[in-house]
Amino acid sequence: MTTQVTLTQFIIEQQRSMPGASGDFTSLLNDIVTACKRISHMVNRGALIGVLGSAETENVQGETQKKLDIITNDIMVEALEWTGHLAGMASEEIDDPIDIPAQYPKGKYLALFDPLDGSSNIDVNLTVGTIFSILRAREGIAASVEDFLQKGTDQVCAGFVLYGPSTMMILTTGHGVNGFTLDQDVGEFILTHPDMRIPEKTNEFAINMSNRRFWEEPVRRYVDELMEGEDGPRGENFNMRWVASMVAEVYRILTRGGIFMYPFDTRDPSKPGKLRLMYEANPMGFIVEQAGGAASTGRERILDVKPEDIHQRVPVILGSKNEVEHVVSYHQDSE
Ligand code: AHM
Ligand code: MG
Repeated sequence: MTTQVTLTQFIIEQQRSMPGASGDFTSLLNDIVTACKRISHMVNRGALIGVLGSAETENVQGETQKKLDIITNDIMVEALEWTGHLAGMASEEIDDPIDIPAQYPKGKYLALFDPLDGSSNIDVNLTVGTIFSILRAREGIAASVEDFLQKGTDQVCAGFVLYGPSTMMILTTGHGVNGFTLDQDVGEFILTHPDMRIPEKTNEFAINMSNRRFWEEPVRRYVDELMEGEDGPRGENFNMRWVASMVAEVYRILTRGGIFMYPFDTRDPSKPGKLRLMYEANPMGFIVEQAGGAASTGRERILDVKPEDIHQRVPVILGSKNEVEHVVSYHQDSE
């Protein structure tokens, strides 16, 4: 029988290799894992426990919330607020940073999350996920908004959980990317995808084509060339996918390569892109880079963007390095 490595064991072993590590981080990650197992259970039970459908409320982004957006946010907050590892939290679903209640100690990390990414897919039973990013905080002090506004390069850890045919957690602490599958019978995440690497060569792209008329010229040029296939300048055919769950697209790219784009578009000048920097683009950008890929806004490396707002949006172009560089070069050509 082969020995199975659990996520907890994997993290503890990583921590042992870091002199001076206190165990706080391992413990924080375990709390996130517990929350995600709860979310997995809720998502899986779905209509049986009446959690599908709209909550008929709006979040800070002006998006109508699903019941599960609110439930999963509460699960994350309840699992993390009391632990003493965090000085604050930020969530896609809550306008302001979430304070740690006064009765609990303030820790040395900040957690930022999208509790249920791709939630438009929940009622049609497609893959959704939880995305999280961990930053350092000023230990022992309640975090201010400014404390959260750190670049993606400052992330201590980033991960996402996929609630699909299997529940999986994909994780980086800056030493490569590892994938774990939840063994529902024993309730443990098991290392199943060690050292994930994004294949450099790809013939697959993901973009919401219905927005084409709103894109800028460089993205239009790039996608049009892919669509021309072997008759066009690329001289080969490309295939397209769009799940409308970033977690599912990024997982596909980690396993078989590809490029994902939610680029700048002209629909609403106040929203330079749809995806949010701090709890979507940054953690995904960190993971993709750690797996040998690239992540850019088209004009700048995502991890180098200096955040001005917790809910700031950015254009996102990520995946196989050569293709991302191709799109970036078209942005440079147009400037
Ligand atoms: P959400 O966090 O509200 O679910 O929105 C983010 C999702 C991404 O997962 C996905 O890539 C994108 O929105 C899909 O958007 P669209 O419906 O415009 O194609
Ligand atoms: Mg999201």
